[in-house]
Amino acid sequence: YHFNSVIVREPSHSVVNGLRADDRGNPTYEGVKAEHDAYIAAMRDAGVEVTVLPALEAFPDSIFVEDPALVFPEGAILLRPGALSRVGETAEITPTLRDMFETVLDLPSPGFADGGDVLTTPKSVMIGLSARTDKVGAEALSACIAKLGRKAEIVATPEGVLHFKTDCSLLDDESVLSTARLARSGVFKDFKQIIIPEGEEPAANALRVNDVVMVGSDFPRTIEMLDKLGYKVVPLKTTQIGKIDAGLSCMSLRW
Ligand code: CIR
Repeated sequence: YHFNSVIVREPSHSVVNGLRADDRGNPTYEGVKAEHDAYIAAMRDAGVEVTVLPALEAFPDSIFVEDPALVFPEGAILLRPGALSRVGETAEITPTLRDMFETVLDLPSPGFADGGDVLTTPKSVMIGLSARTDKVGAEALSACIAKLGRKAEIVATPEGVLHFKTDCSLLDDESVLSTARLARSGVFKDFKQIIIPEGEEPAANALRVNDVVMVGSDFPRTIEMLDKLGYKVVPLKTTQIGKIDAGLSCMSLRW
Protein backbone atom coordinates (compact mmCIF):
# COMPACT_ATOMS: atom_id res chain seq x y z
CA TYR A 1 0.00 0.00 0.00
CA HIS A 2 3.03 2.26 -0.32
CA PHE A 3 2.64 3.85 -3.72
CA ASN A 4 4.48 6.53 -5.68
CA SER A 5 2.42 6.50 -8.85
CA VAL A 6 -1.09 5.85 -10.07
CA ILE A 7 -2.81 5.83 -13.46
CA VAL A 8 -6.45 6.90 -13.75
CA ARG A 9 -8.70 7.45 -16.77
CA GLU A 10 -11.27 10.24 -17.16
CA PRO A 11 -14.87 8.97 -17.33
CA SER A 12 -16.51 9.04 -20.76
CA HIS A 13 -20.07 10.36 -21.25
CA SER A 14 -20.95 6.73 -22.04
CA VAL A 15 -20.15 5.83 -18.41
CA VAL A 16 -23.90 6.13 -17.74
CA ASN A 17 -24.23 2.83 -19.64
CA GLY A 18 -21.62 1.02 -17.52
CA LEU A 19 -22.19 -2.66 -16.76
CA ARG A 20 -24.14 -3.57 -13.64
CA ALA A 21 -25.67 -6.71 -12.14
CA ASP A 22 -28.78 -5.00 -10.71
CA ASP A 23 -30.18 -1.89 -12.30
CA ARG A 24 -30.75 0.85 -9.72
CA GLY A 25 -30.88 3.53 -12.41
CA ASN A 26 -28.08 5.08 -14.44
CA PRO A 27 -25.42 7.18 -12.78
CA THR A 28 -25.09 10.70 -14.20
CA TYR A 29 -21.94 11.71 -16.10
CA GLU A 30 -21.57 14.85 -13.97
CA GLY A 31 -21.91 12.83 -10.77
CA VAL A 32 -19.30 10.28 -11.83
CA LYS A 33 -16.97 13.05 -12.99
CA ALA A 34 -17.26 14.81 -9.61
CA GLU A 35 -16.49 11.57 -7.73
CA HIS A 36 -13.54 10.94 -10.03
CA ASP A 37 -12.17 14.48 -9.59
CA ALA A 38 -12.33 14.11 -5.80
CA TYR A 39 -10.55 10.75 -6.08
CA ILE A 40 -7.70 12.29 -8.08
CA ALA A 41 -7.37 15.10 -5.52
CA ALA A 42 -7.28 12.56 -2.67
CA MET A 43 -4.56 10.59 -4.45
CA ARG A 44 -2.43 13.71 -4.84
CA ASP A 45 -3.00 14.55 -1.16
CA ALA A 46 -1.83 11.03 -0.30
CA GLY A 47 1.46 11.82 -2.01
CA VAL A 48 1.26 9.93 -5.30
CA GLU A 49 1.96 11.18 -8.80
CA VAL A 50 -1.21 10.82 -10.87
CA THR A 51 -1.18 10.16 -14.63
CA VAL A 52 -4.61 11.01 -16.06
CA LEU A 53 -5.51 9.26 -19.33
CA PRO A 54 -8.22 10.65 -21.65
CA ALA A 55 -11.79 9.34 -21.71
CA LEU A 56 -12.72 6.57 -24.16
CA GLU A 57 -16.31 6.97 -25.40
CA ALA A 58 -16.32 3.50 -26.97
CA PHE A 59 -15.73 1.88 -23.57
CA PRO A 60 -18.31 2.85 -20.90
CA ASP A 61 -16.41 1.05 -18.12
CA SER A 62 -12.94 2.27 -19.10
CA ILE A 63 -12.80 4.65 -16.08
CA PHE A 64 -12.16 1.42 -14.11
CA VAL A 65 -8.53 1.10 -15.19
CA GLU A 66 -7.83 -1.47 -12.50
CA ASP A 67 -9.39 -4.24 -14.58
CA PRO A 68 -7.46 -4.44 -17.90
CA ALA A 69 -3.99 -4.55 -16.30
CA LEU A 70 -2.08 -5.43 -13.15
CA VAL A 71 0.96 -3.45 -12.03
CA PHE A 72 3.81 -3.91 -9.56
CA PRO A 73 7.03 -1.95 -9.12
CA GLU A 74 8.66 -4.92 -10.91
CA GLY A 75 6.50 -4.71 -14.03
CA ALA A 76 3.04 -4.70 -15.59
CA ILE A 77 0.80 -7.50 -16.84
CA LEU A 78 -1.72 -6.88 -19.63
CA LEU A 79 -4.90 -8.74 -18.72
CA ARG A 80 -7.87 -10.14 -20.66
CA PRO A 81 -11.05 -8.72 -19.07
CA GLY A 82 -13.82 -11.23 -18.62
CA ALA A 83 -16.64 -8.97 -19.91
CA LEU A 84 -16.89 -8.85 -23.71
CA SER A 85 -17.51 -5.08 -23.81
CA ARG A 86 -14.27 -4.50 -21.86
CA VAL A 87 -11.80 -6.72 -23.77
CA GLY A 88 -10.66 -3.79 -25.96
CA GLU A 89 -9.64 -1.69 -22.94
CA THR A 90 -6.36 -3.61 -22.70
CA ALA A 91 -5.11 -2.40 -26.10
CA GLU A 92 -6.04 1.17 -25.07
CA ILE A 93 -3.87 1.14 -21.94
CA THR A 94 -0.97 -0.85 -23.43
CA PRO A 95 1.06 2.07 -24.90
CA THR A 96 1.00 3.93 -21.56
CA LEU A 97 2.21 0.87 -19.67
CA ARG A 98 4.94 0.14 -22.24
CA ASP A 99 6.14 3.72 -21.75
CA MET A 100 6.14 3.53 -17.97
CA PHE A 101 7.38 -0.03 -17.30
CA GLU A 102 10.45 -1.84 -18.55
CA THR A 103 8.84 -5.25 -18.15
CA VAL A 104 5.35 -5.72 -19.63
CA LEU A 105 3.93 -9.25 -19.78
CA ASP A 106 0.83 -10.46 -21.64
CA LEU A 107 -1.75 -12.75 -20.10
CA PRO A 108 -1.92 -15.47 -22.75
CA SER A 109 -5.27 -16.55 -24.26
CA PRO A 110 -7.66 -18.32 -23.81
CA GLY A 111 -8.10 -17.46 -20.11
CA PHE A 112 -9.66 -14.33 -18.66
CA ALA A 113 -8.72 -12.25 -15.64
CA ASP A 114 -9.79 -8.83 -14.30
CA GLY A 115 -7.52 -6.76 -12.07
CA GLY A 116 -10.47 -6.30 -9.69
CA ASP A 117 -10.00 -9.94 -8.72
CA VAL A 118 -6.42 -9.42 -7.55
CA LEU A 119 -5.47 -8.42 -4.00
CA THR A 120 -1.76 -7.77 -3.53
CA THR A 121 -0.63 -8.44 0.04
CA PRO A 122 2.85 -8.78 1.56
CA LYS A 123 2.24 -12.55 1.93
CA SER A 124 1.02 -13.28 -1.59
CA VAL A 125 -0.87 -11.96 -4.59
CA MET A 126 -4.38 -13.36 -4.15
CA ILE A 127 -6.36 -14.07 -7.34
CA GLY A 128 -10.09 -14.61 -6.84
CA LEU A 129 -12.01 -16.80 -9.26
CA SER A 130 -15.19 -15.03 -10.38
CA ALA A 131 -17.49 -14.59 -13.35
CA ARG A 132 -14.69 -12.40 -14.82
CA THR A 133 -11.64 -14.48 -13.87
CA ASP A 134 -11.67 -18.13 -14.89
CA LYS A 135 -9.39 -20.95 -13.78
CA VAL A 136 -7.31 -20.92 -16.97
CA GLY A 137 -6.87 -17.15 -16.67
CA ALA A 138 -6.01 -17.34 -12.97
CA GLU A 139 -3.40 -20.04 -13.58
CA ALA A 140 -1.83 -18.13 -16.46
CA LEU A 141 -1.83 -15.00 -14.32
CA SER A 142 -0.10 -16.88 -11.48
CA ALA A 143 2.65 -17.83 -13.92
CA CYS A 144 3.06 -14.18 -15.03
CA ILE A 145 3.19 -13.05 -11.39
CA ALA A 146 5.85 -15.68 -10.69
CA LYS A 147 7.91 -14.29 -13.61
CA LEU A 148 7.85 -10.94 -11.79
CA GLY A 149 9.25 -12.69 -8.71
CA ARG A 150 6.07 -12.82 -6.61
CA LYS A 151 4.01 -15.65 -5.21
CA ALA A 152 0.38 -15.96 -6.30
CA GLU A 153 -2.47 -17.85 -4.68
CA ILE A 154 -5.80 -18.73 -6.33
CA VAL A 155 -8.84 -18.32 -4.08
CA ALA A 156 -12.65 -18.26 -4.38
CA THR A 157 -14.92 -15.20 -4.57
CA PRO A 158 -18.33 -15.52 -2.88
CA GLU A 159 -21.19 -16.45 -5.23
CA GLY A 160 -22.82 -13.44 -6.87
CA VAL A 161 -20.01 -11.01 -5.98
CA LEU A 162 -18.55 -9.22 -9.04
CA HIS A 163 -14.87 -9.23 -8.11
CA PHE A 164 -12.76 -10.61 -5.25
CA LYS A 165 -11.90 -7.05 -4.24
CA THR A 166 -15.55 -5.98 -4.31
CA ASP A 167 -15.54 -7.62 -0.87
CA CYS A 168 -12.12 -6.80 0.60
CA SER A 169 -9.15 -4.48 0.77
CA LEU A 170 -5.74 -4.43 2.41
CA LEU A 171 -5.49 -2.10 5.42
CA ASP A 172 -1.84 -2.65 6.37
CA ASP A 173 0.81 -5.39 6.29
CA GLU A 174 -1.22 -7.76 8.43
CA SER A 175 -4.82 -6.51 8.30
CA VAL A 176 -7.60 -6.82 5.76
CA LEU A 177 -11.02 -5.22 5.63
CA SER A 178 -13.53 -7.87 4.53
CA THR A 179 -17.21 -8.58 4.30
CA ALA A 180 -18.43 -11.30 6.64
CA ARG A 181 -19.41 -13.50 3.66
CA LEU A 182 -15.85 -13.45 2.24
CA ALA A 183 -14.14 -13.82 5.63
CA ARG A 184 -16.30 -16.88 6.30
CA SER A 185 -14.57 -18.70 3.43
CA GLY A 186 -11.34 -18.69 5.46
CA VAL A 187 -9.16 -16.98 2.83
CA PHE A 188 -7.87 -14.45 5.34
CA LYS A 189 -7.00 -16.84 8.16
CA ASP A 190 -3.40 -15.56 8.20
CA PHE A 191 -4.53 -11.93 8.58
CA LYS A 192 -6.07 -9.76 11.21
CA GLN A 193 -9.62 -9.46 9.84
CA ILE A 194 -11.67 -6.30 10.23
CA ILE A 195 -15.25 -7.15 9.34
CA ILE A 196 -17.61 -4.72 7.62
CA PRO A 197 -20.74 -3.87 9.65
CA GLU A 198 -23.81 -5.64 8.29
CA GLY A 199 -25.57 -3.61 5.61
CA GLU A 200 -22.44 -1.69 4.53
CA GLU A 201 -20.94 -4.46 2.34
CA PRO A 202 -19.95 -2.13 -0.56
CA ALA A 203 -17.63 -0.31 1.89
CA ALA A 204 -15.27 -3.32 1.71
CA ASN A 205 -13.79 -1.93 -1.49
CA ALA A 206 -11.76 0.66 0.40
CA LEU A 207 -8.26 1.71 -0.60
CA ARG A 208 -5.15 2.14 1.54
CA VAL A 209 -2.73 4.58 -0.07
CA ASN A 210 0.33 5.50 1.97
CA ASP A 211 -0.92 7.00 5.27
CA VAL A 212 -4.64 7.09 4.50
CA VAL A 213 -7.53 4.71 3.93
CA MET A 214 -10.04 5.97 1.38
CA VAL A 215 -13.56 4.77 2.23
CA GLY A 216 -16.95 5.41 0.60
CA SER A 217 -18.66 8.28 2.40
CA ASP A 218 -22.02 6.47 2.30
CA PHE A 219 -20.77 4.05 4.96
CA PRO A 220 -20.62 5.88 8.32
CA ARG A 221 -20.37 2.77 10.51
CA THR A 222 -17.34 1.48 8.59
CA ILE A 223 -15.73 4.92 8.74
CA GLU A 224 -16.29 5.12 12.50
CA MET A 225 -14.93 1.60 13.03
CA LEU A 226 -11.72 2.29 11.09
CA ASP A 227 -11.33 5.65 12.75
CA LYS A 228 -11.55 4.03 16.20
CA LEU A 229 -8.95 1.48 15.13
CA GLY A 230 -6.59 4.39 14.46
CA TYR A 231 -6.66 4.51 10.66
CA LYS A 232 -6.56 7.91 8.99
CA VAL A 233 -9.80 7.72 6.99
CA VAL A 234 -10.50 9.86 3.92
CA PRO A 235 -14.21 9.55 3.05
CA LEU A 236 -14.93 9.81 -0.68
CA LYS A 237 -18.27 9.82 -2.45
CA THR A 238 -18.97 6.59 -4.38
CA THR A 239 -22.75 6.87 -4.79
CA GLN A 240 -22.66 7.24 -8.59
CA ILE A 241 -19.94 4.69 -9.38
CA GLY A 242 -21.68 2.33 -6.94
CA LYS A 243 -24.63 2.21 -9.36
CA ILE A 244 -22.35 0.48 -11.85
CA ASP A 245 -20.88 -1.93 -9.29
CA ALA A 246 -17.63 -0.06 -8.73
CA GLY A 247 -15.73 1.10 -5.68
CA LEU A 248 -12.53 2.95 -4.87
CA SER A 249 -9.90 0.45 -6.00
CA CYS A 250 -11.42 0.14 -9.49
CA MET A 251 -10.47 3.66 -10.54
CA SER A 252 -6.67 3.35 -10.43
CA LEU A 253 -3.60 1.28 -11.18
CA ARG A 254 -1.11 1.76 -8.33
CA TRP A 255 2.57 1.01 -7.84
C1 CIR B 1 -17.92 -3.69 -14.59
O1 CIR B 1 -18.93 -4.37 -14.38
O2 CIR B 1 -16.95 -4.13 -15.17
C2 CIR B 1 -17.92 -2.26 -14.12
N1 CIR B 1 -19.23 -1.71 -14.23
C3 CIR B 1 -17.42 -2.16 -12.68
C4 CIR B 1 -15.98 -2.55 -12.55
C5 CIR B 1 -15.49 -2.47 -11.17
N2 CIR B 1 -14.10 -2.72 -11.14
C6 CIR B 1 -13.45 -3.25 -10.12
O3 CIR B 1 -14.05 -3.66 -9.15
N3 CIR B 1 -12.15 -3.38 -10.24
